[in-house]
Formats: sequence, C-alpha cells, structure tokens
Amino acid sequence: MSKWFPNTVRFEGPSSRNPFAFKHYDADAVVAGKAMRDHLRFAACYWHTMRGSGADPFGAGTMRTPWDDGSDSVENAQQRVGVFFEFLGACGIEKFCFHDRDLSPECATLAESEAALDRVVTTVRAEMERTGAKLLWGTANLFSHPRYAHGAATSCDPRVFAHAAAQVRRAMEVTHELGGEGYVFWGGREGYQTLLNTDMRREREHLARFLHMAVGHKRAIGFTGQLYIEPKPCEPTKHQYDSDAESCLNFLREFDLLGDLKLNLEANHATLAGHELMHELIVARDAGALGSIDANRGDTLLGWDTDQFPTDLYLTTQVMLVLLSMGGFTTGGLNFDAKRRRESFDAEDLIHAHAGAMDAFARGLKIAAAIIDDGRLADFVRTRYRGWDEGLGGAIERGEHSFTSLDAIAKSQGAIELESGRQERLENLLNEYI
Ligand code: XLS
Ligand code: CA
Ligand code: CA
Repeated sequence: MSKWFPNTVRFEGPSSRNPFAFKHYDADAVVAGKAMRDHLRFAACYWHTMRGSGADPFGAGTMRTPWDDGSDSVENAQQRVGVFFEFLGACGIEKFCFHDRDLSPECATLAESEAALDRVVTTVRAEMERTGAKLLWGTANLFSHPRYAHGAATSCDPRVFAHAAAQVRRAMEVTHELGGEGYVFWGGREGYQTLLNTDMRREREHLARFLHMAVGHKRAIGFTGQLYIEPKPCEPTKHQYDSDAESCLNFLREFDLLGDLKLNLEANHATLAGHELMHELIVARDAGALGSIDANRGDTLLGWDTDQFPTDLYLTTQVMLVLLSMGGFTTGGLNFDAKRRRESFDAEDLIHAHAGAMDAFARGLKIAAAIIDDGRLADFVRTRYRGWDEGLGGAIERGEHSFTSLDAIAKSQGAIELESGRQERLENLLNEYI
C-alpha cells in the first residue's frame, strides 16, 4: 500500500458507492474485441500531477504535497518520482508523460541541467522496472525559462534556437532510453504577441528547420517512436503557429514533414480554437495523422486553458466514436493533461480526478461501441450520401463531369426536393445510449 495514496482504486461495478472504486473502468474487460486498457491506453502527466502547485495569476499555490521539501535539489526531484509511481499504481494508470524540466531542475548551465536530468532519469528507469509502467511520450519544456520569451525555434535570437535544439536533443534521447512510444512538440511560445515586431515567414521556416533537425536526430539515435505536434491557438502567445489541426497539417505539408509527424490533440485546445474536439479528431483521422490525445476539457465560460479533468460523457463518447472508427490508437493514448481545481488540494483529490476521468472514458467506450453495434447512426450517414454512390454523384466523384455537362443536367433535372438532416433524431439516438 502506498504511503501517500493509501486507497487503491479497483473496479467494483456500477452499483458501487465507494468513491475510490471504478464503476465502469475494468482494465481487462473486453469491449469491441479488445481489453479496455488497450483501447484507452491511459497516461498521467508529470507536470500537473507532480508539479502543479495550484497557483493562478491571483494567488499562490494551494496543493498539499507533504513528500516535497520545496527545494530544487536533485534528491527532492528523485523523491517526487517515487511518489508519482506510487500514484500511478494506486490509480491503475499504466503510462505517463513528462517534460525534461518537470522531472528535474533547470541548473545554472545546460551541462549541469543535463547531469541533473540523467540522475533523475536513473530513478525513473528503476521505478519503471519495478512497476512495469511505460512512457507514452516525452517532451522538452521550451517555454518556461525567460530565455524563451521570444520563442524557442522561432526566437529572433539564433542562440536561443541552439539552446532549444540542445534541450530537445537530450529530451529525445532520454525518451528513447526509457522506451518511450512518442515525442511531442508543443510550441507554447512559437508564435507572436504582435506582428509589428515579427517576421512570420522567417519564424515559420525556422520552426520547420527545427523539426527537420529533430527528425534527423531521431533517425541518428535509432528512436522509432512517433513524433507529434500539438496544436493550440494561443496562450501564452497571442497566436501560436500550430494553431489547430488543419493549420498544423498545412504547416507539415508545406514543409514536407507530414510523413514524420502526427498530431497530439488536446480537448481544451480545440475549445480555445473554437472547435469541438470531435472536429479536430476527424480532421486528423482523415489525414491519417491522428496520433494521440491529451484528454482534458476546457470551460467555454472561462475562455482560457483550464485543463480540467474530462468528465463529460458526450465528449468521451465522441472521442471513442472517432477512435473506434479508425481502429484505435497505434502509438498514442489518452494522456490526462489535466489538473485539479485550485480548491482540490489534497493528495486524494488526484485520485478522484483521475479515477473519474478514467470511468468517464470507460463509459464513453462502452457507449460508442454500443452505438456502432446498433448501426443506425452509420446507416443514416451512409444513406444520406447515397446519391454519390452511383448515377450522377458517382460520375462527379469519378471526375467524369465538367461545369458544362452539369449545366445541361441542372437545366433538365426539374425541382429538387431535399431530405431532412434529422439532427434532433440523431441526438436522441445518442441519448438512448448515454
Ligand atoms: C500546454 C500544453 C502542454 C503540452 C506539452 O498547454 O498542453 O502541456 O501538452 O508541452
Ligand atoms: Ca497538452
Ligand atoms: Ca492545455
């Protein structure tokens, strides 16, 4: 039993009233031909779970972390790692994600920071061996340190670009050494605050150059994990170059990177971009680029990156509908890039937050599988487009028509009577299962 997390969460079924039990997530239960754990591939993130203090722009941190001495020492960092793996065990979460600088401190020089990281990674490796937990993806923090004020790969200062390259080089190597399945690029400061001081063309080219170097390094060290780019429209910058799934895909295509990077899509970032997560997922899926998901949620009333835990069954059902439609994850997973509210400061709140989100996704999975099994939703969509399967539609799709040939058809076909889109009926269908 864990000292800090004495309640181990286990499946007790829907009738359980135990706040420390799963009501729906039963890791080994088979749904749609696969165990729940293999569909959902849950991961916890190190940054919010171990380093989130609860501070906000109006107040100091509130989280109670009695295992942490508050110092920047390597020993304290190693102590935290142990606690994190206890937490994963208590929650039954089998994967995790980290940034280099959440794991270990930023020191006076790059060489010292790397030496500190190596020492903490030794502890991480030992804990992974002890517990069997796996690394879903690693990343480098290229946004917190003041040197990144003007960006990292898109900084106006090439010395910063070099520093960022060195940081990613080591973070990618560490990810590889730990058997990581992926590596994420999130460009928090790769954007601008004002166009008055910004050469956007140059900055975007530099970002592409940086990513090409990353691909080169990946090959050089024999890392076979998947690289991902994570869209977000803004915050901390006013505009981030990788602003949503479509702009990322355009960027990757423009700079010949589409073969090497997929997308890591976050629910809250979709909200900030003015999209539903389902939209972002479908855009990526249809481009063969849906890699991984940062499973959280935003709040439309707040309008910033609140990174709340995903408990909305409509959201989890939609995610699982899209994932099942593409046969599930290959390298990716559902990473809870989410933090407790500032008012939920006890260690046990970490358990409630993650266990609830896991249950919400387990339900989303069961609901989506039932909807697919039922078949009416897919049938409706198929029928709605049936005009394109043969006749006029088929010929247009095959490229057999021009404006001129269609002009003749349009003039002779008579009045068009449309069929209803039946949105409300389909929403009711979803509710039959939720
Ligand atoms: C921040 C991002 C970040 C990435 C990893 O908004 O979500 O945490 O996932 O750098
Ligand atoms: Ca994220
Ligand atoms: Ca976020």
